[in-house]
Amino acid sequence: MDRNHSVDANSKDNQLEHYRSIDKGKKLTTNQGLKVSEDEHSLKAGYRGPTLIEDFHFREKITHFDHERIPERVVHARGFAAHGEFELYESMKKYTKAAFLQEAGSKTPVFTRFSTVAGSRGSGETVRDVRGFAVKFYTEEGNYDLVGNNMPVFFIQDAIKFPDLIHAVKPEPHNEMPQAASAHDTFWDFVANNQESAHMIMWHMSDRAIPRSFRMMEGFGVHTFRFVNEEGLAHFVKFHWKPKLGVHSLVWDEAQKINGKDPDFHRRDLWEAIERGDFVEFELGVQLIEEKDEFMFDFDILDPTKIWPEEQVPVKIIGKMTLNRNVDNVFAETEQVAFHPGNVVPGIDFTNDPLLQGRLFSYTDTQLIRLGGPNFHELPINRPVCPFHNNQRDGYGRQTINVGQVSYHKNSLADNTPSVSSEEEGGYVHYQEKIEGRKIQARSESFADHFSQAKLFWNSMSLTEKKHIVDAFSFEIGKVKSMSVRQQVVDMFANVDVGLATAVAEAVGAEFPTDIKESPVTESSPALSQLNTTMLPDTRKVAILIGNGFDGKEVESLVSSCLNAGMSVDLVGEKFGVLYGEGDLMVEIDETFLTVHPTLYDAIYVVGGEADNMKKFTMDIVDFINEAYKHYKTIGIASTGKVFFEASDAEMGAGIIMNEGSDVFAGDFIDAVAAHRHWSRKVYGWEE
Ligand code: HDE
Repeated sequence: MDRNHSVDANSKDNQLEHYRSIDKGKKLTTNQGLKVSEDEHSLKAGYRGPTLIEDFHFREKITHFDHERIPERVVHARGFAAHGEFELYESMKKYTKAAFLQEAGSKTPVFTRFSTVAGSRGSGETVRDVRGFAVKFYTEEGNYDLVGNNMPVFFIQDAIKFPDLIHAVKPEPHNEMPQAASAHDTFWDFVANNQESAHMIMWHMSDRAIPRSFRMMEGFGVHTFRFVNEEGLAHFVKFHWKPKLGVHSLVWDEAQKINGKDPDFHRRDLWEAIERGDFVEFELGVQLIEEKDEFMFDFDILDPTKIWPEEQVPVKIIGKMTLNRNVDNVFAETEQVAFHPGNVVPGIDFTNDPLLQGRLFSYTDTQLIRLGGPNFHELPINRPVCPFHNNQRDGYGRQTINVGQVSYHKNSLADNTPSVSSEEEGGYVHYQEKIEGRKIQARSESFADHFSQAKLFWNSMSLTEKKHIVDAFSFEIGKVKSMSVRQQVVDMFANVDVGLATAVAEAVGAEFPTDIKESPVTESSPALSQLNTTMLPDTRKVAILIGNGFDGKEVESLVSSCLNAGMSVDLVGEKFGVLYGEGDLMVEIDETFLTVHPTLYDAIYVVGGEADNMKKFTMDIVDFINEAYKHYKTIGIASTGKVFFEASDAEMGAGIIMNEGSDVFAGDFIDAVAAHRHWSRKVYGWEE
C-alpha cells in the first residue's frame, strides 16, 4: 500500500494549531481587520439621537450575534468531548488491513464525544438515558468513526423506525414535557407496541442508564461490522470499549438530585479529570466470528437487539484509548464535530444489519442541515490528517481554494487526476458479499425472538441490580397517565419475568399479568453484571466535613493516604477561610455546605469539630451523612465525628468505617471507597 503519509499521536493537534486564534493581548478589530476605536456606544445622531445605520462595527457585531446558533443535534444534543490517542497492543493484520490496526505500539489521534440521547443541549446530564460514545480516529487512510453507545443493543431492528422511536421518547409535542426523560406515556406506548424494544428496555431500566461518570461506562459499536484482511478474508466483528476504572453507576435518587445540584456533573467530571492529569483510559476489544459460522448461534448475528454473550464469543482486547486533552473551544470542536458510521477505512466494512444500513444514510443528511451545507468536512475538527483531493466543488462556506482548470473525471487536461487508487494502493474496495433475493419490505424470521436475551439480561443481574430495575420500571410506568399503557407494559414484561412484571404491576396499580408466556431461558452472562466489574479507588472524590478543633494528625494522615491512592479530597466547612486544629494546625476550606452536596462525592469523612453556628453545622453534617448513607456510600468517622454520626439516621454496617486510631483505618476506608457502594446496607428496608 502507498504509505507516504505518516500519522502519529500529535498529528491532529498539530493540524488544529493552524486554526487556533489567541485573542488575549491583541487589539480589537472588525472581521475585516480594521482597528476599532469604540465598543461601548453605537454611532448616534446626537447624544440622545437614533443609532445610525452607517455604524458598520455595530451592524457586524449584532449580525454575527444574531446568527450564533446552529440547530442542535436531533438526538445526542447534549454532549461533551475530549482529544486523545489510540495505541494498538497487538497487530490485527490477521483480521483486517486497516492501517491503524497493523503495528503494535502505533498511535492514532482520536476525538471522543459522549452524550445523552433524548435531552436538548442544555438538559441535565444524569438523566436515565442511553449514553452516546462516538470516537473519531484520524488515521493515515482517512477518518474512521466508531459511533457507538454505552449499551450493546438498540430499541429497534430497522432504521425506518428511528423517527417513531425518537418522536415517542422526546418531550410530548402538545406541551413539550418531559425534558430528557423516558418516563411518560408516548415512550411506553411505543415500547408496548413495538416489542423488539424489550431487551434494550432491560438495559435502559438498569443502572447502565445512570452512569457515575463517562469514565466509568462501557462503549459498544452495537452493530456487527466486518473486518477484511489483505487476502480478502472477512470476519464479523463487534467492538467494545472497556473502561479501566470499571463500570459504575449512580443510584436513581442521587442521579435526580445531581441534576439540580450540578447539571454539568458528567462533563465537569471528565474535564476536571483531564485537567488534573488523570487521563481517561478505555481498552478496545473485539469479538470475532468467522464468516462460515454466521448461522451457528441461536440468535441472528445481524440483529442489533442481540448481544454476542462474552462467555460464548470472548472479547479480545487489542488496544487502548487515552483521552488526555480538553478542547480549546466547545463550539468549534465538540459542537461542530460530525460523526458518521459510514466513515470507514480499508479493512473495515459493513454488514446487512438493517439498523446500520439506515444509519449510513442519516448522518451526512443531518450534518447538512446542522452544519449548513456540504463543506462541513473542512471544519478543523472534521478534517482528516491525511491529504484529500476530489472533484467536489463550491457550496456554502467553501474554504479550500482548488487550483486549476479541471474538476471532473475522466479528463485529459490534468492527466486524468485526481486519479483513483487500486486496492493495492489503498483504494477502498467494498467487500464483495454475495446477495440474492427479491426486493421485499419485511423482517427476517430470525429477528423474531424479542424476549430470550431480555431474560438472559435479567438472569445475569444480582439481586440489588434486579431491585433497581424493578424500581426504575415502577418510577417510569408510574409517570405514565394512561392505565391502558401501564397494563400493556406489565403484560409485555411478563414475557421476560413474571416476578418483575408482578412487582411493577403492584407498584403502579395495574392488574397482575394473566396471559403468561415467560421466556424459558435459564442461562446468565456474568459479564453483564456490574457487580463483577473492576473496583479501584482511583479518582474517587471524598468530602471531609470539618470544623475548628479537629485532630490534625488524624486528618493529615487520611488526606495523604487518599491522595496516595489516587483519590481527591475536598475540605468542606461552614464558610470559606482557614480552620485551626489541635496544635495550631491550619487548613484551608475548599468548599462549603452551601456550595456542594453529598451527591457530588463518592464518600464522606466526618471529622466534625466546632463552628460559629453549632446547630446549623450539626444539621449540615447530619444531612451529608443521611444522604451518603442512603446512597450506599462509604462513610468514614473520625474520633471527633462520632457525635454527628449518632445524631444521624445511619446505622453501623457495611461501608461505615470508624477511625479508632488504628493503623489500618486509612486502608479500610480506601478499600471501602473502591468498592463503590455498599448494597448490603439496610436502606428503605431492602436487603440482599
Ligand atoms: Fe445515531 N444519530 N442514529 N445511533 N447516534 C445521530 O447524527 C440515527 C443509533 C449515535 O456525538 C445523529 O450527527 C439513526 C445507534 C451517537 O455527535 C443522526 C439511527 C447508535 C450519536 C442519527 C440511529 C447511535 C448519534 C444526530 C437508527 C449506537 C452522536 C446528530 C438506525 C450504535 C454522535 C448526528 C455525536 C447521532 C441517526 C441509531 C449512536 C440523526 C437514523 C444504533 C453516539 O444522524
